[in-house]
Amino acid sequence: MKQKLLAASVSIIFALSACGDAPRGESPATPADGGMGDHGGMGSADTSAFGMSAEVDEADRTIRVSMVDTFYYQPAEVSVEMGETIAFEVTNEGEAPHEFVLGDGAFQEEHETGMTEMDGELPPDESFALSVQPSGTETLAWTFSKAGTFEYACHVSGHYDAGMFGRIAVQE
Ligand SMILES: [Cu+2]
Repeated sequence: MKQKLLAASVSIIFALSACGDAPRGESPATPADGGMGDHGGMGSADTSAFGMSAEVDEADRTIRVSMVDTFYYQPAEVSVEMGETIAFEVTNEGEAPHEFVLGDGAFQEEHETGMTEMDGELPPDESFALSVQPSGTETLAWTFSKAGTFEYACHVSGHYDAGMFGRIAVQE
């Protein structure tokens, strides 16, 4: 009995820490103040150039994105308004794991290099990224605070080079 309780509280703690990276406002790790310290190893977690993490249930709308093993996203391009909060509901239709990493071009290049160094392991605490197992669906919410063209991309080894990225046009 005692052991069961212990196991339950351990999984609660795990669940809390797994989804605890997206606190808004009260967080010491918002993009605006850097938040770099929490992301040891990557050194590339300053997302303020392309927006900020948000709560899924506060999104203005949901965009469903699917990923396939032939290295593309459906849709391959989305259009959002500056200031909009989008929930991306990302489904992996393939048989390989895929990722959905938000960023501008420079950020994607940097992340691609980082992923190669990290042997393709996506850190679990990155609020701008999802790692989706085959047949899985994961959701992240993002507020696009800057106009411009950004990307969602997969950094599983070789996928980005094979063209696995989509475009996000953020209109002013
Ligand atoms: Cu992929």
